[in-house]
Amino acid sequence: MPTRRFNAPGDAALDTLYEDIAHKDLQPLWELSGLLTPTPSVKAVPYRWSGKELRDLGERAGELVPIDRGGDRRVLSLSNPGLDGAPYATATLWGAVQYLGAGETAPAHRHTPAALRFVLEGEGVWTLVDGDPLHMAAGDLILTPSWTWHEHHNPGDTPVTWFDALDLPLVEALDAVFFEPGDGRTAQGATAERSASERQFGGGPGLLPGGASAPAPAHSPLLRYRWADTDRTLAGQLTEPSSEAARTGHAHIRFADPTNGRDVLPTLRCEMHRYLPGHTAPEQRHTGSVLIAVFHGTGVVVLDGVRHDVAPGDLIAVPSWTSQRVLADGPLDLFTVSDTPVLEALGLYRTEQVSDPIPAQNA
Ligand code: GTQ
Ligand code: FE2
Repeated sequence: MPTRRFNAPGDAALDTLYEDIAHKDLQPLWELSGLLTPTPSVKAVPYRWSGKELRDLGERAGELVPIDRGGDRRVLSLSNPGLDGAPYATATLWGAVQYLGAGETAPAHRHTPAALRFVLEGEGVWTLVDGDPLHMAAGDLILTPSWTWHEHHNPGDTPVTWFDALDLPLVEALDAVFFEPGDGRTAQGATAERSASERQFGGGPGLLPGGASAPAPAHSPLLRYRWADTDRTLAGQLTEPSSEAARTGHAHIRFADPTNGRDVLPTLRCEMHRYLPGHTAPEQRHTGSVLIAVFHGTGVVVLDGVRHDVAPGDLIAVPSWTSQRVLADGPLDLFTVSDTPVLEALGLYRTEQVSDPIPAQNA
């Protein structure tokens, strides 16, 4: 926070000037510090939430807190200890676990903050996006773009937990949050093996609908990215001898709009990383913040030099300009979501290599 510095005592005219300035709701820049810092002054701290604890607390909420009609979500939001009690994982990103019990339905609504889901385990939930039923199974990425209607249905007999990410803090900072509840009616025909979005845009690599192209929406028209496709792509990179992934032991993909290669949502970038033991990805930092969801494997995520042991289901906040390196015990699959498209669009994306890309050694 800017602070007012001491000015020389006994100068009555100057004192009066400062009083008059304050009285008119003005502040003299020459008395302010902490605004234009040499590097970002980041309030959020690097932090890890345990998957085991998230699962346990979600289950207990499932038993004790029923979902009411009217837009309720059984969601535990990640509240970064550096953010003064705000329910935000970083300055720009909302992260949460959502728990939907057997037979439950979370009713329809829409909002301007964009959302996505990454399923950590289980299957058998359908999220309807503008009425299109998208099946959610472990490892799948499901998009709920800005202002699309969505509701979640669990017609099966087992509860399902997934990771939610939204650009809510960013949209809130821009004073652009709008919300509208649905009419309370539950959609019929709420399941399908393959969504309409996948039937049109998920036919296969490079296969897009022909004919006149409609005006492109600001988000990917493909709303579900299946784990089988993600997994095959990562494995393909690692088994192709000429690839960078094979050389470094670090495969990674960016989930993209199939029609133009852009990020899946205008504000959010999604990636999947597979690190092998002894990989050579360097320690790096960049502007903008990231949330990591650990999908498979164990290892260590080192954030600003502090080691965090990670296991499946763990969620990790990586605030802006935090140095990061990953050490894998075996193949370690990490899903990440970041605000990078925003930083890039505004010319604010910066990255820096913090140390040499020596092979990572697990202590
Ligand atoms: O599933 O619609 O974690 O509206 C936060 C807000 C999930 C949802 C969240 C939401 C949702
Ligand atoms: Fe929502």
